Amino acid sequence: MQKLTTFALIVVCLCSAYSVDAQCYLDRHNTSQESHWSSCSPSPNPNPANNNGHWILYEFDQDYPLYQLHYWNYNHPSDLDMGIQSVQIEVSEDGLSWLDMGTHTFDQADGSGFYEGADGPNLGGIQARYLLLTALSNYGDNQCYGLGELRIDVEGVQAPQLLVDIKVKLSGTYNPTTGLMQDQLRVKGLIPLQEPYASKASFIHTESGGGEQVSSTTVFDNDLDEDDIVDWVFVELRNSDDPNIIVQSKSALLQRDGDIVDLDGQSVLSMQAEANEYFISVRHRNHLGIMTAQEYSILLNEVISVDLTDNPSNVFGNQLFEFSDGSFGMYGANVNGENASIAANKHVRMTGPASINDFAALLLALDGDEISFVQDIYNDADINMDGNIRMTGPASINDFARMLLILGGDEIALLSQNY
Ligand SMILES: [Ca+2]
Ligand SMILES: [Ca+2]
Ligand SMILES: [Ca+2]
Ligand SMILES: [Ca+2]
Repeated sequence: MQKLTTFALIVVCLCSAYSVDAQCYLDRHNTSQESHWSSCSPSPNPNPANNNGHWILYEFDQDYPLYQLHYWNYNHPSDLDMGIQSVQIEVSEDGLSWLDMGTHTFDQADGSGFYEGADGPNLGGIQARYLLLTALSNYGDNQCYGLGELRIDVEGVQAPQLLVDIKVKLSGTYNPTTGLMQDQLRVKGLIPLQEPYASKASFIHTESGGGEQVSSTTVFDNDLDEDDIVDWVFVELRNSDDPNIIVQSKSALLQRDGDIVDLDGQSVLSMQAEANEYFISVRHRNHLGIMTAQEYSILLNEVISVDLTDNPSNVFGNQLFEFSDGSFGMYGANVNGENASIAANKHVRMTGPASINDFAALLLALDGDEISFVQDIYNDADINMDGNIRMTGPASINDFARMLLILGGDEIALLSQNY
């Protein structure tokens, strides 16, 4: 059986686009014994479930998602049979509880100065702070086990983020006199902590989008009134060649002055995506969605500003409502709208069968009783987003009046989502 000689740790090399050790760029491993790890004696394995043996434990400074392994086996020309052949790979977050990533075979090194190693298994992004290699066999009768080097691709601690500073207005709740959207949903504590879109049929999150949430309603309340939060919106980055392809989505927060911000209620919105050209779309649960007329070239660490409130030609199909102050906003009153899977509801209209008629949907929310009202509710039938549903009273509190306003006073008008 094996007898004790040496045990030495080799330096693990964590490679990624974001954290690169210079050693990672050298794809060759030399043949010197000193630059290899070797063990000629079994010792107690860090995982007590394993027998005494030959093992290497890597401890990182924190958890990393571990992906592709690349190894250089023992490359001293006269001791190539020390190279590890069969190896058990285990990972752990705490060094106590171990997850078995299987038994793998490492190829023997070639003993040359040009040896470039070989790819080992891909661990698929498993989160771990500890990586344990336990050698089960080597390439001969050699009592010693050896390895040259191990490289581990890790996902960046932070995936690439694009910063998009988008401005929109919602016609349901914009007040041209103040130049701000109303925030009664916030004042009444009705804005949900968790984004509302994941549960809606026509909002399909893409990639890392979905499930966004804030820890407390205090996030909705900023120092400046104009920065207080109106509601959740749904933002998409779309492929510049085919805008039907959604590359990334994210639920974000809308301030009263139109700024779409990140989940702290203040910061520029970050979208997890690679630098590229994108169309940007903004959608809201009871407004017609809009998309930029042009694609934007978005670079990493560079804020791109997209103001969709001052010129309708910035929006695909010129699809914006003009306010009395000359600014522009997304068409509201889509009561049955984005919260539905049928495309016919992506209009705002007071005509047609009940299934596609937003007026009918408003009436339904009041159980068909035009003079009743519902208070303190977060609901798509609340067209002016004041937390109540009602079809009576002065225009400032009357959802029907707001619907008629958005339709330009024309009951048979038909507004369409154009993309
Ligand atoms: Ca405030
Ligand atoms: Ca603001
Ligand atoms: Ca509709
Ligand atoms: Ca209302």
